[in-house]
Amino acid sequence: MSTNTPSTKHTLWLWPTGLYPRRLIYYLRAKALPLSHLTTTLTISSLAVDLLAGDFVPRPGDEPRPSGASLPCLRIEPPNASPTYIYESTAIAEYFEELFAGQGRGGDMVGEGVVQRARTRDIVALINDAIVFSGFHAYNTSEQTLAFSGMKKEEMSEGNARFAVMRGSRMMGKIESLVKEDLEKGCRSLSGEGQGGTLADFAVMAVVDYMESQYGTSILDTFGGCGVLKRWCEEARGQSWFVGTEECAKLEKEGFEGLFVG
Ligand SMILES: N[C@@H](CCC(=O)N[C@@H](CS)C(=O)NCC(=O)O)C(=O)O
Repeated sequence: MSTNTPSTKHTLWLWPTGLYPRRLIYYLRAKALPLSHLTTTLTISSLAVDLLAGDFVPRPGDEPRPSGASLPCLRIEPPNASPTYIYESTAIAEYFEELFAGQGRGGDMVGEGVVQRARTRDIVALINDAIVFSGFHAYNTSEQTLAFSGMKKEEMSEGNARFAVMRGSRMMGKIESLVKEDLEKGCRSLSGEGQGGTLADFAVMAVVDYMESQYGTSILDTFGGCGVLKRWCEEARGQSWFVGTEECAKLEKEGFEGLFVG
């Protein structure tokens, strides 16, 4: 794998109204990079779900997603070297943090200092696990998911749904107790003192907003006992990095200029 240079090209595939790509939408809004990046360093391809085709389709003129890649996906192309693909939302955001260090605004979005960075990674790992159980719960309770879950209606099971709630609630309960003290002290980030918007904030808010817009339910209600997180989510919707579902839908159709400045 080669190291990148100033002329390395990057292509990012996003489904803006989807779950995981939203993390990067919040990240880019928080980072507020100069618009010139969109024509030089970074090309962003927008995808939408086509229910008839049962696949993601690119906006006219945008490149289709790489075969088999989940979204988001990043391609890094150094000159005269073969490309490298990065497939995980958090790995992509951390790569951008290094690539764009000292540019835009917003400080280090993993966290300021070793403790906040460790806390961010703790919360991201927990919410990633909780999302798996939340998806498993939806596949076993919502017929809307039959279009893509790969399950048959008769395979949906109350027992599986109960199991998902039990496991998911444990994960969310851990996050709730990790963040309680810091939030009660007045920290703006779930990761505690330091940077105001971290990858942990983006990861939690992305699933809360996605589930509400897509299924009309909140992961915080499905798994229960998340009073502190609920209050934080209400306040976080007022933070400058937050991009609501309607604006995500606009980005999906019209492109990403609005996430950059200048
Ligand atoms: N762990 C991955 C999950 C990515 C993921 O599952 N993305 C969904 C869209 S939100 C997807 O692309 N699903 C369709 C597929 O995997 O083909 C991440 O953090 O990026």
